[in-house]
Amino acid sequence: MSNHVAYEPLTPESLVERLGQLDAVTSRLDSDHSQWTVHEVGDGNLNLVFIVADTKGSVIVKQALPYVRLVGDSWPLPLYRAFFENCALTRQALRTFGCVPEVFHFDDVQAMIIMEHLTPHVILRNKLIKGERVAGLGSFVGEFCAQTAFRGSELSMKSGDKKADVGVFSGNVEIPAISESLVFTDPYFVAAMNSHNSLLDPVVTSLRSNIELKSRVQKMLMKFASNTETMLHGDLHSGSIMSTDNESKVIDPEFAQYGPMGFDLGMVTANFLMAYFSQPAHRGDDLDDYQQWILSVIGESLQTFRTEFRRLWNTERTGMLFPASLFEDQGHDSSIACEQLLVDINTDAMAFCGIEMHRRCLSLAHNADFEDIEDPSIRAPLEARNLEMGAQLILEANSVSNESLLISMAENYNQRHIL
Ligand code: SR1
Ligand code: MG
Repeated sequence: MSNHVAYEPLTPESLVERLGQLDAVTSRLDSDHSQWTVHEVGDGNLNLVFIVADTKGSVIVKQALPYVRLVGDSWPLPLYRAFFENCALTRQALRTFGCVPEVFHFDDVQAMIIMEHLTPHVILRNKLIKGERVAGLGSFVGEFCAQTAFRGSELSMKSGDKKADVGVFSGNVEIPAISESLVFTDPYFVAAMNSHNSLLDPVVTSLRSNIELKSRVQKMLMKFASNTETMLHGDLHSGSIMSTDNESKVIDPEFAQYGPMGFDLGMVTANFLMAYFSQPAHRGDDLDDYQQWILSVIGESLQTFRTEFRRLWNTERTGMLFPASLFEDQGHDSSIACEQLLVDINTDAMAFCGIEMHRRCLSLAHNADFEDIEDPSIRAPLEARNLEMGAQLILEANSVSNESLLISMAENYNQRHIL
């Protein structure tokens, strides 16, 4: 497919004809196109995703649509977002060594990325709903968040390189605008695209009347929109992780933007907590064991984040910030500065975590952990625990200073009868 052909959404029927000569595809599949199978498997909110396969191999073809797939063409969305997703994938590949799918080809005009097909990996959220475990998940998540946070910041990057990259990503306006409204604003008033389980009305009314809560969330939005500490994944949840029983990869960084270092860690923690709170509706006898396992993943990811961040601080602090010339070269220990930064990151992460816990029950784009619970009367008390804990995290983010406190808080809410 050449850059001279105007953008056209692919179909399973047109794909072979249009991509059949592309090296990125042909070098990985059989030369006999008649043997190729094409399946559209996109279950996300925005794009087309195809698996193209034959007996020799397979690739993923991801193409942006000019509108939000979840809503339809009444909500247009620029195709150029694929450019930023490709930028994010290639940067993450350099910063995390094998944690993201390899990009084989990018076509700007077709808004299309051809990349590694992760197989037999499946979407982590589905595994969590089924009660499956993934060995090493917590340390994978913690390392991914620490490496991307550190290596994408001026703790590691040269000031000019980082500023230039902030400039590149500043061209991506519509995608951050989605998060600005759907994540930070819509949950806290009766916005057009919102929906929630009506049995939650008393809890929702109380959240929406809490001026202190809304103000704290808007302060976090201010940080999210104006603090360019590092390049974020921007939408790190259990649907953006693909796993086998012992290996995980992060996918789908199309919400990448520059933002505060605690954002991804907070978002992913929220999604683990929502998996935790939803489990009573999904599990039988193994409920306690499985919930404990999810909490252990949360604990391990937060702990690993700090360990990996400290390691990078001591071995890769080559950027403009906290230079060795100011600390080690003067015979001064910089570890206090590192620990203070980790405290700030954790405080931000806890507040972002609470906000994500709210938006997935109140705004557009709920998550399957709760939505798959068909009976609203079973779902509501579980969602209520999640909403109430989210509020406490936002209001008391700085006092949830370690994973033990977070885990105890979750265990406490898990016993509550709110509705
Ligand atoms: C209109 S997009 C809705 C949500 O889907 C994406 O995965 C992001 O989470 C976004 O907020
Ligand atoms: Mg996504």
